[in-house]
Amino acid sequence: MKIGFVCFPTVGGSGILATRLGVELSKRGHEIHLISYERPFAVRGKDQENVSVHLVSVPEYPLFKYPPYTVSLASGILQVSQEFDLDLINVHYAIPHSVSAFLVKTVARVPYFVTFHGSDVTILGKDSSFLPINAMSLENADGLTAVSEYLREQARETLGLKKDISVIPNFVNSDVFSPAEPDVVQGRKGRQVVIVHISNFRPVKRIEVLVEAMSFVVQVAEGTRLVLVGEGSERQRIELLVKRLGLQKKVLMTGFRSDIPELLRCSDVLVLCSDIEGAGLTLLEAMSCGLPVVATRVGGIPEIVEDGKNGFLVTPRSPEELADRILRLNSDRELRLKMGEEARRTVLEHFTVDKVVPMYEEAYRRIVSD
Ligand code: GMT
Repeated sequence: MKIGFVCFPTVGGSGILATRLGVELSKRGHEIHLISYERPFAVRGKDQENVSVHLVSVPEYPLFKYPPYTVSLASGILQVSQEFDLDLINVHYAIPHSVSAFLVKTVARVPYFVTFHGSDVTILGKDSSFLPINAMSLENADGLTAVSEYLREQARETLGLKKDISVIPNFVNSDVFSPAEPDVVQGRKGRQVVIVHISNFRPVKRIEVLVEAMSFVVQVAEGTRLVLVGEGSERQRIELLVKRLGLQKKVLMTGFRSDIPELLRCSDVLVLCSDIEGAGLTLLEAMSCGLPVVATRVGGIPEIVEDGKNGFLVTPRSPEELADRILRLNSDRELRLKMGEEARRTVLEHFTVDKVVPMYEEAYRRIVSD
């Protein structure tokens, strides 16, 4: 099939997932066209066979306080679909991509498929400045899918959609996100525990709760270290909090990193303490590397993390509870390793390329053969 992918090019999970899916489909012989305003992060510096990138630009003009990206994107999708005779468009993250795809379908009858990822439903979806037109473009889609059961229910409720929504979970390449070698893990015996958090540093991630939890953790386990990976609007606020709590020697902020699998393999536990998550791609990446996780009991996270088995679930915005679970994992190496093995098993059973990519292929085939 010839498939157009529309996504955000940033390090956010929806863009990473879309690009990852495009690359995996291209390995299966499909022709993939990524359409965005920049080269997507996951293919920067890498050329993939059968994957082309098409950039959309919005002209600047003094009248435009808000450049009309939705229109430029629709024109970009239309051009690519006509030039390459696309069978279908899969937009990742509904806003504003599904409205652009709707316009293209109206003009050129190219079918489109929408993947909901998270805040396109839970935060932005219900905003009245988007809702009516966004919902109309979703009802007119040829297929809708969400990355978790939770998100599917939210999409039905908050967007009032009548159309069927299927669930296709996120996935990782379990060969790339693989555990550290056993002798490396063995060699770490007695080493201080490294907690890692990876995100785009948005307010919804509640990184301050993790930093506050760290101030409790180091009172008991002084050697514990926290590595915060990522960049975003919260970075400065978090830096100030780290200083205010006197944690400068305990917390390392790395900024963006492109060597996430290696970073995970050097760490012991991943923490994700967001207020809400559609699914939490970073959890799958860490679990695939054999790390137990501590995450908030919100959104689609409980569909990935089983409390007490492959990690711990905690109440959002509770630094005390978070610290307690981190300390449990810190003090018990056997528990950490056992939960890490379970975490890897969870990924291998449900969230690998081989389990998930065929679900997308099947969904596309149904639309194209109609
Ligand atoms: O929804 C967002 O905030 C943006 C989006 C992104 O681009 O980072 O993240 C969502 O999609 C990811 C991939 O499916 C999920 O892993 C994240 O849980 C989800 N984020 C939220 O729901 C906050």
